[in-house]
Amino acid sequence: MSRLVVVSNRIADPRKPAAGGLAVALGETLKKTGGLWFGWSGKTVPDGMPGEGKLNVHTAGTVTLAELDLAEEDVDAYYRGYSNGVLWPVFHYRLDLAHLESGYLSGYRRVNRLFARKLAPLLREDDLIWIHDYHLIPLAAELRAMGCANRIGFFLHIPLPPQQILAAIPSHEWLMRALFAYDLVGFQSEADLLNFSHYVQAEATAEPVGVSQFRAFNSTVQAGTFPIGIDVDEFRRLGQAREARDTYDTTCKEYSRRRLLIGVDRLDYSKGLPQRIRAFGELLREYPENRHSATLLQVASPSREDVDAYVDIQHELESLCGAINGNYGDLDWMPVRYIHRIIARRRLPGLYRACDVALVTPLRDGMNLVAKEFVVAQDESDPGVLVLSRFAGAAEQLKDALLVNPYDIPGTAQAIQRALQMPLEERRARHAALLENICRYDVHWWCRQFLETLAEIR
Ligand code: GDG
Repeated sequence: MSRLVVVSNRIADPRKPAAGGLAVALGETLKKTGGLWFGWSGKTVPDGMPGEGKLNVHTAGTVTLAELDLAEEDVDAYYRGYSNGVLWPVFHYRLDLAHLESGYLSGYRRVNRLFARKLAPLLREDDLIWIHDYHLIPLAAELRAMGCANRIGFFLHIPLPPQQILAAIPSHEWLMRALFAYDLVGFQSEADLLNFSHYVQAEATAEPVGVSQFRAFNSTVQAGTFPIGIDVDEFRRLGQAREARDTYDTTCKEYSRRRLLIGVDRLDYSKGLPQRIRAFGELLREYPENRHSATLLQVASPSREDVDAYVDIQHELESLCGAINGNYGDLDWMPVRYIHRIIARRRLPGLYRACDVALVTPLRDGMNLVAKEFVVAQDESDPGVLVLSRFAGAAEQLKDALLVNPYDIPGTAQAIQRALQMPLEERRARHAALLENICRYDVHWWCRQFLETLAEIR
């Protein structure tokens, strides 16, 4: 078995309890193969020169973590600027929020080159390299330019938009050409793969060679879908631990005789939070039996607060929640409980379990793991209902959820009402079907599937 090298923007230490399923799954695989995880440390070098970085390598058992400190100017251009100010909005179909005219591209290229320069000396000949996400699209091309002949795979955690949207990025051709330096490119959903295929056909005057092999820019690449899952066993264990049980008990007690709806998201404009709050308001307006009862618990954890668009959405949300609470709230009932803070991961399963309905209604999402976590946390004999956006990658797998169009506010309100009124038998049947899918395609399946495919490519 080759050694695995994982590269991602940030490293999540797989030994820390806060690590999510992805970090745990990758950590386990790294442990097995004796691996290396390389990424930005999240720190900056005081007075660091652009394009230069300080590498810290520490080994724990069979796993080596290599963390790179970056110059402030590089973080600005590569991370805040190009990755989160251009690629994130465009890949989530939001041209209106993209800073396309900016000069961030050179910083993005500079940091990818720096990653390659620092990583290359750590590589061994038969290492299998797995690069993650939109921050590092050109990394394989940079490594190839330095003579790296290893097998390299790439996984995009966020959606790939249609060609007409991608083409708004001035350097889209360069970006897409960079994908052809990989041996395998993985997407979350069939919709993303289809967009890739259309792009290749439309822009690169190229012919798909086989079912999943694409030829363009004088090279070929294999591409496929590898929907990411959660670590079901780990999340179940978390659900049985004391903190989750306590959270469940106190939440149930506090909201007894009330119907509880939950949303858990990073505060990001892709998650459809304003539309969700409006749909909840519409529910109270259209179906008055929910007044004094239905309560929406919205956890919106702080995210990228140094990017303008994130400050704007925060203000919009505060005002929307305030308006609903002002219009409908009463001395003994507050319709929306909006929490702009990170809730400890250990409490999440208890919180999910105490809720009747989950609202997972992103305008666009690569996958969405909250949908899967909610289902796994439910009591099988009396499960809650998942209301899921058709625009989340997860909707391709979780067809037994109540699928909604989050832009359609009355339609979403209607689906929420249906969820609140769903008979036990239907809830159980839907939950069982969802759970089966989530267990079968868990994060370990995802990891294995991607790496086996990558290893088998000739
Ligand atoms: C990207 C893609 C894709 C959220 N708030 C709190 C908290 N969370 C945890 C959730 C979940 C995770 O963060 C969020 O995962 P998502 O999948 O929903 O979304 P992104 O962060 O946007 O992730 C996405 C994913 O990559 C994986 O490929 O599914 O489409 O956008 O685990 O529980 N956790 C804690 N407190 C919070 O307040 N502890």
